Amino acid sequence: WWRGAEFEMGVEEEAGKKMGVFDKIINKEIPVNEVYEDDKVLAFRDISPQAPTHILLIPKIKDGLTGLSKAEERHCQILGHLLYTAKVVAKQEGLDEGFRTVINDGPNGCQYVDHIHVHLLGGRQMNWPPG
Ligand code: D5M
Repeated sequence: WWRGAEFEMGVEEEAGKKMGVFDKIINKEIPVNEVYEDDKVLAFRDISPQAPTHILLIPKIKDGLTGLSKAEERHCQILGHLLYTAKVVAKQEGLDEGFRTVINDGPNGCQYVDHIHVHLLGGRQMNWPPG
């Protein structure tokens, strides 16, 4: 199914669909401070950090997953992989006292980039409730 998704994305691009900022990051057209990469996920430091450690994890193939509210059952594997990778990166970053993961969705959730991403925040005491 993964190859199928790749093929579909190629077709969309040929049809002239606008590339978003995270697509450009995946294509290495915009440089980022990468901290982790595998065949499905890329993790890099947020340009506007809200904590001493602030990393974004994104799927390399969007497959319609602009936000969590657009998730379909076929996305379960990548969603699980994103969260698991957040844990791997948290350990890599030495966030042994804890961390926070956030997925913003839509205007009320303060989502600005239409390509699902997990925020990984740590290195300071978080507050609850969040703002
Ligand atoms: O979060 C979108 C996040 O994406 C926000 O914290 C800034 C970050 N961002 C945007 N452009 C870049 C680049 N070029 N490098 C690194 N980080 C970036 P949202 O949940 O949509 O509000």
